[in-house]
Amino acid sequence: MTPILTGFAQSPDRGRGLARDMRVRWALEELGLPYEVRLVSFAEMKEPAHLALHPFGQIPTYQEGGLALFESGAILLHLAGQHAGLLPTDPLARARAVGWVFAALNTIEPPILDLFTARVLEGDKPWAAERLPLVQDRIRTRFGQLSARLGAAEWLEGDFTAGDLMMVSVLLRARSSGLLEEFPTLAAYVARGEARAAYQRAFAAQLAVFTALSDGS
Ligand code: GTB
Repeated sequence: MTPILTGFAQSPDRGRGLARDMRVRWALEELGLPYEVRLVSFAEMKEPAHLALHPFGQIPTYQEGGLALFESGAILLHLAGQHAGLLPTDPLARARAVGWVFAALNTIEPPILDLFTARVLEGDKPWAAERLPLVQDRIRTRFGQLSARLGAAEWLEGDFTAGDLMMVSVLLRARSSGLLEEFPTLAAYVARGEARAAYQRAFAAQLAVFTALSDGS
């Protein structure tokens, strides 16, 4: 059975590849695995059938045989654990690569999401203007630390791993803020990720969903 991933029928990112199905699409493309994408509306995500797959009523979900998974990090680690190509075989190098997946999700992504909250969800609050620079500086601190660790290396742990896939995916979410460009090392790292053929295929596939929607096709 071909694995099935869920994605937004109408992504609010308008095809910019920022929704979290993109990181799973990218992993599947890196691994050369066939997959189908089932598109769901916001309403469908909150219905019992989808809630049975995802308790929080979100995308992405991933179904493969008897397995139903949610959480993009769990899906990525499942795929990388089952198929060669995204995790080193050496156990110590593998552990370090897994560590970067967690760093992306637990250390880098939260302040980036805070910026979205501060700007969009709480932008009209009387304290929003005061809070914004604090949130931006927390991102700058993490970006500076990550940039120092990456240094002149191409990827975080030698060859490209699931850790890079998740880190680049998370950093992309900050690009529209302009903060990424303050760290040329990270901007170049993200560009290297985007230049990968697997990324390009995944990006084109999710963009086609948005294009078909705007064409009315
Ligand atoms: N921790 C979960 C994971 O990593 O899988 C988070 C999943 C999640 O946040 N899913 C979002 C969702 O389904 C889509 S990606 N939201 C619908 C809901 O909660 O009702 C988040 C997202 C949304 C929009 C943009 N954008 O417009 O740029 C980017 C990312």
